[in-house]
Amino acid sequence: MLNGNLKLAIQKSGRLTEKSLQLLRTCGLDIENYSDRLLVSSRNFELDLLFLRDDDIPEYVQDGVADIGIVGENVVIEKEADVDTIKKLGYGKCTLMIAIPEDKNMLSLDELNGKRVATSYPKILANFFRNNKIDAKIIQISGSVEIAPSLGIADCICDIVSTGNTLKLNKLKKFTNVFDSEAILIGNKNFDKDSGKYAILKNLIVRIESALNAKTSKYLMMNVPKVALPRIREILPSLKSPTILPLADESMLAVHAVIPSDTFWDIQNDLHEAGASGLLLIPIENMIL
Ligand code: PRT
Ligand code: ZN
Repeated sequence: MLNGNLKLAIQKSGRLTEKSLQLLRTCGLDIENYSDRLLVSSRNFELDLLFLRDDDIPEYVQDGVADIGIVGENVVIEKEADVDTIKKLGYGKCTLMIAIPEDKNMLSLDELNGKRVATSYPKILANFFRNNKIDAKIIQISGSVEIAPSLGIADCICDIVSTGNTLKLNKLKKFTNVFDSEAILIGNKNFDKDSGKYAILKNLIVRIESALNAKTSKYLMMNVPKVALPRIREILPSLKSPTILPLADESMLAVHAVIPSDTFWDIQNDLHEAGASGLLLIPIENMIL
């Protein structure tokens, strides 16, 4: 479709699909239910979505079939795609790691020498072996890597782990991390910075940054005695200076602050002890810093 719209490739059906669509919707993009279509246009933004297998996304972006794409960093590195990394997106987090049978013990990386390691990520693994001067045999397998040791075709595996349940189910345990990954936004390297599409991309990036900032922050509101304000300010891990408002009771103030979401449960006790009351924690949908 040569309509001047920015073309974004995302995974058609898999672990990154729903979160990628959710991110775009938080960015204010109206995207219809795509069902089985390969290409969908946003109703209110100059963007076409291409739904592809994740393995194909780096190459499509490299070749300019899509202008940008959302895909796991593990796939981009494994495919050795020549693309720009525009932004880490904070979801789809996982670790490519080497795992060994539960009943085996290996203490140092040296012990990998001479071992057979099954993986779907032969290039990342070969690079890891090179960097660590390990001479091991890489057995390339396209799926169900975790059963390779029990089938006797490998001594250990190198695979993506997120919760660790698959390792446990297959009586394997973590040996060492190889690569930490998450979903990233990638872009074609030859983007014409004077083009209309580039302006659309810049606009989209501002929206994505706003959505990501908002996801990691919350809006905290509370009432505090005026005399406790200095102590409350010490406790608050506020992103910016808090907003302080007078209350009808002149000995009290209302304090509003944007805080990193994961800090609330660490500080709420200290806030209480310092005299804060009526704590309200509110989600933020978008935040432009
Ligand atoms: O069909 P298509 O080729 O598009 O999809 P796919 O099957 O190749 O990929 P998909 O949907 O499984 O994963 C897409 C991306 O999600 C990956 O490239 C990673 O960047 C990321 N991701 C995050 C994961 C996981 N978590 C994950 N747990 N990818 C795969 N897994 C698998 C892993 O291979 C293993 O089989 O889940 C199992 C381990 O999970 P735990 O939770 O038991 O540890
Ligand atoms: Zn795939």
